[in-house]
Amino acid sequence: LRDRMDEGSGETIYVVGMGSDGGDWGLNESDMEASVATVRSLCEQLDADLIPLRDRSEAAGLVRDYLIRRRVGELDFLEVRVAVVGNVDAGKSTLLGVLTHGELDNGRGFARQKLFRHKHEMESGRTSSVGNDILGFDQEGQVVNKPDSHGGSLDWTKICEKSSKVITFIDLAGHEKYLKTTVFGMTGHLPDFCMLMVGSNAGIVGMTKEHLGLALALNVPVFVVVTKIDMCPANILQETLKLLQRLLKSPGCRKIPVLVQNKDDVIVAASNFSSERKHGPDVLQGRSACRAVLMFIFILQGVGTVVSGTTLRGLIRLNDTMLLGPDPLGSFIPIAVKSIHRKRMPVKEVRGGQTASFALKKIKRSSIRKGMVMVSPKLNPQATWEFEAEILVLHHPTTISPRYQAMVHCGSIRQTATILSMNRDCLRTGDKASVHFRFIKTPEYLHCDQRLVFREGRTKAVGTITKLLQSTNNMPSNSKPPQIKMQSTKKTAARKEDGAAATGDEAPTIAQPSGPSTSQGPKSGGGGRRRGGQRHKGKGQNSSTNLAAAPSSSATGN
Ligand SMILES: Nc1nc2c(ncn2[C@@H]2O[C@H](COP(=O)(O)OP(=O)(O)OP(=O)(O)O)[C@@H](O)[C@H]2O)c(=O)[nH]1
Ligand SMILES: [Mg+2]
Repeated sequence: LRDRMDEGSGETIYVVGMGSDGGDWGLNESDMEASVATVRSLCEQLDADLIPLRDRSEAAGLVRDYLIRRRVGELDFLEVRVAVVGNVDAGKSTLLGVLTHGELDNGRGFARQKLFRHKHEMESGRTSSVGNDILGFDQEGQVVNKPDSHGGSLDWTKICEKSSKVITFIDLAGHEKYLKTTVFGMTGHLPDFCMLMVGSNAGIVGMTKEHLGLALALNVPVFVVVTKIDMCPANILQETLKLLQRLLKSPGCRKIPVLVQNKDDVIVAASNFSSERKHGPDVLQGRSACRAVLMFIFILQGVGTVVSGTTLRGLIRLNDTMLLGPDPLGSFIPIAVKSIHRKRMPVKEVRGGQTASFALKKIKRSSIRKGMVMVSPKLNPQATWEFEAEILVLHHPTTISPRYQAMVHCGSIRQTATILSMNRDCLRTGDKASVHFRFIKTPEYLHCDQRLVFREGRTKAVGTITKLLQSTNNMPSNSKPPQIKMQSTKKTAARKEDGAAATGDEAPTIAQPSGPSTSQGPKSGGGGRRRGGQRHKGKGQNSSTNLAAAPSSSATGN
């Protein structure tokens, strides 16, 4: 049982009354009671909760399904991240609004309002950034979130205090023009699962296949939700379901679709659906592991510099010294962790698989950019300019040859890279090759076996990093004087960071406990100005501050 819980990141579905001897399923009442008592005492020994899921009768009697979930401590909870994708207007924000706020939608965009973070989103009804909302479950498996009569936003602290498991939904944009942000949401936020939404009326249109392809390429398990069945004629719904099944069975996907329509289906599907991404035993045995890798960093003013990200492995504690980098010269600087917030709550430590915000001591905003990592000094991290990857071209109108440039998305990294060489003359749609890439602006922290997406406009390739290469050339390939670039991109960069990256997750409460997130725009502008000021004051600081500022601005403003 312990192994099974480890495998399922602290959870497993346990069936009582299932015949292991090949006989009929089911137990009579007294046997059932005795078996359940045994399971219950096992759970006590393992410090786990036993949550009944369903009863059914089989040939030889009763069968019961239980969810067994490890207790991770008063103030702790299991964490699962679900990225929500699908074409524009599929109803993503609406479903999340309903799930997390407990109030039904009116069909005209009522429920989604609570998720919007920008004025223009309110006006257009379109999600343009990466949104976060949480759904908590208590020890009995009941939803913790309560409808709020005042229409205010969720009280994350309250939800997390009562929960033994929290699902974070990452609400992404369906419109094609926000695709870059959506890809970032799917790579940088490290979702455990992907929820693909399809409007039954509209069918499989627009970005649906694009998002599905990305999720598959990134190895994130996908489940599909068909919405708006209340307003869809039966024949069109059937047509959509048929097309969907055909798509999932197609050679590109190779999945066996299971239709989930009631609670029984949910339990069957859940027992067969797991994510390798769910961070295994490490999540629970953090103390023994000393390696801590953090990805996806963004910047906020207020209490100094705050970065947010997901701990991949190990344990990060308050006042730990970590290495942050790489900077444009490829080095990592030591930093101290001043405070840690998890789901807007102060905590003393975070472990592998958990998302958190960290306030850092004595670090300038300008020396941080998205894509950097925070790692334990024991890892002795190295920055990489060039790497080799096995890639598969999913789509390209003509042929790709050396010197071609496109955006590489890899974890929280988002940077243009050039193809230096490859083991074929050119690449067309459907081709596979081993390709040698080089980042154009700064070196990054990579490791082998990481999945990446290489895209530009409609061109898309996916792949896996196979080799990190040493490079003697440590200059960006488009090195213009840094000052000029800094001025021209400063403002847009600051704004973009807020729009695309500063998600509604933990950070806003740290920076400004009550302020709405939209007010960060001008503040960041202030940060930009201050950065300018630092340039004069901080002469002694060394020139890398300037260098750091320039490429980071353009990296995000790009
Ligand atoms: N009748 C009905 N309307 C729905 C349903 N789900 C969503 N809607 C409506 O559909 C509209 C679009 O929903 P959104 O939640 O904004 O769609 P979205 O997928 O978040 O769109 P983007 O963020 O732009 O990608 C809203 O007006 C909702 O009220 C549903 O199940 N039934
Ligand atoms: Mg939306």
